[in-house]
Amino acid sequence: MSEAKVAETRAEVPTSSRAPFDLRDDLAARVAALGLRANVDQLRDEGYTAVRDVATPAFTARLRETCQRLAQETPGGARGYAAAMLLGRDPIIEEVVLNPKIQALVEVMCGRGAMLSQLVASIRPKGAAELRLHADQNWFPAPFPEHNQLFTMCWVMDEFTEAGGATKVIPRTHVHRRHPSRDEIAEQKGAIPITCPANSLVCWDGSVWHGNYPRTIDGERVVLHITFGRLALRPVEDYSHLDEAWLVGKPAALATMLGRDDFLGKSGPGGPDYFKIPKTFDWAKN
Ligand SMILES: O=C(O)CCC(=O)C(=O)O
Ligand SMILES: [Fe+2]
Repeated sequence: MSEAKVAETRAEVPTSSRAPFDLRDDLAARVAALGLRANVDQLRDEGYTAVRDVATPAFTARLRETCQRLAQETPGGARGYAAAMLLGRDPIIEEVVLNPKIQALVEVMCGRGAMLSQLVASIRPKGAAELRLHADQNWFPAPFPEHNQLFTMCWVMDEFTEAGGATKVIPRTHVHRRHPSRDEIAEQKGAIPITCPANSLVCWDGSVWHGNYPRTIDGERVVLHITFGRLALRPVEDYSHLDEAWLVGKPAALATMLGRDDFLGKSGPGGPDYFKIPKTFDWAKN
């Protein structure tokens, strides 16, 4: 780059940031055209929303079949119940992440250039246990930044009811900008099911406290969990070429600073390394 070009690039760097939910005009217009204004307001005010008719019912039916097929390819005990690392394994997954409603909501919640973090299909049969309350920003210490960092959407392929094992949420808990305490997790005060028909997209702020209900009815709840994150925290330099052989005999701190000891960036078709999750969440907070 010439000196002049460098100077020009520097001159273009903005010095101010937009407040959360203060959308650029073009993004506000996209949100309005897609019929998402009320959903964005609910995300801002309550910390979650359900977008109905996210695609055609036929598309959602095809996605459901695909998730069930991919779950049969999962190794180990999660076979038939979960499938991870889905982009590139069936073209329908590209259509999911490129869905205009998803793209607009991701930009509202995680900014431009947001990165796909995780794509996991889950299949919950009758008897599936409940998932404890948590905030998804589990690898961030509290207080969480005012700008949302992680954004999770669930593509609903079977009607969400409490007995069907819908997502549970405590509306407005995102304003606390912290993880729920043990007592708050046990008490579940104010928790409600997010009810909606199949072919909806339920989604929430990374700070809001949520989990799910046990499934007590026949059949299966098939959901595709889609998580995006802001672009900010990737390292500037990429050291992925420094492999295990390079690390042999070197101090453990080197592996840690290259991100080799936490659970991020290591998922396979069987999902993340569950043994590394508690340590990652603890390191991030304490
Ligand atoms: O399964 C659910 O309904 C919620 C799962 C969840 O907590 C998530 O995807 O972040
Ligand atoms: Fe979650």
